[in-house]
Amino acid sequence: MAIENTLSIIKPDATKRNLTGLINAKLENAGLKIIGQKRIQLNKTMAENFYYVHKDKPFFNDLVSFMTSGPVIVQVLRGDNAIKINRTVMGATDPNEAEEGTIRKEFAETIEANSVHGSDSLENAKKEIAFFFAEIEIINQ
Ligand code: IDP
Ligand code: MG
Repeated sequence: MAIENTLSIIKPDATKRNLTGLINAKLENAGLKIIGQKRIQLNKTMAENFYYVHKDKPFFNDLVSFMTSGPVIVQVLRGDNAIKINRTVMGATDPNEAEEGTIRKEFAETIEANSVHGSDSLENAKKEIAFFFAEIEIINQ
């Protein structure tokens, strides 16, 4: 295993319900360290660019509307095997399929408003972190 950085987003459904602290506790309890974090408002162009891989999906326009419907917290998480560990603590995309104890099982409202995003590969983690963070904002410890 290797120490990795991954991008996490606490989505508008969760910031709206003031769940940042509870979600951060789940991340930290899973062994992930929050080494970068900021609360921002995405605009349409940013959300479209971030989710470009999904541009042909039927849910793309709704997803962009949802992601711009309120503030998000963008975060860099660091730890051994961080990408996989974060995906595990997040739970399945659809909260109805998410395991007990996962963030999405506990907090997600729907398959769309599912409280968190997490990078799914090392390559995407690097791209997604660079999308939101300057190098000076990330302290690797
Ligand atoms: P992931 O977030 O678990 O990696 P992806 O398939 O990459 O899931 O989808 C990105 C986001 O798009 C999801 O987190 C969710 O917000 C939304 N989404 C995915 N599938 C659907 C769907 O079938 N209906 C509505 N929204 C969806
Ligand atoms: Mg994904």
